[in-house]
Amino acid sequence: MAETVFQKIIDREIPADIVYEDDLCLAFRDVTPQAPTHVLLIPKKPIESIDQIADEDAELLGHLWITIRKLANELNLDAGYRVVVNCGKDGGQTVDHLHFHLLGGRAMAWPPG
Ligand code: DGP
Repeated sequence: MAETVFQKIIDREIPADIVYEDDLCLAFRDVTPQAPTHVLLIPKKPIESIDQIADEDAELLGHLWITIRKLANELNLDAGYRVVVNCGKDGGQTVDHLHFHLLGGRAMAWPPG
């Protein structure tokens, strides 16, 4: 798997506005925010996309969701928020390292584009 820009952020090879980190994951502000709050949460394990999640990743995925809930609380997204995971070309995925978009601070439209 080619090294992605997110791996470079994990390795501190390029800068990012990091809002949370632990042994398993990293959260940082999206460089092209689509909402007043737009944070990306990524596992440190280099999983390419939803399609590459293995059975053994179940505990990690649970940790990521619990971290999203804590981040939303810390970022004061009391009125609600949206979590988006794009997968593959038609899903709009542009970086091949699994990531959760946490978007908030404005009302979201539905259906998404
Ligand atoms: P997706 O389209 O779901 O693969 O989203 C990738 C997101 O990653 C996109 O919203 C822009 C963001 N992004 C790409 N490169 C960088 C970067 O170097 N730094 C940061 N902070 N975000 C990036």
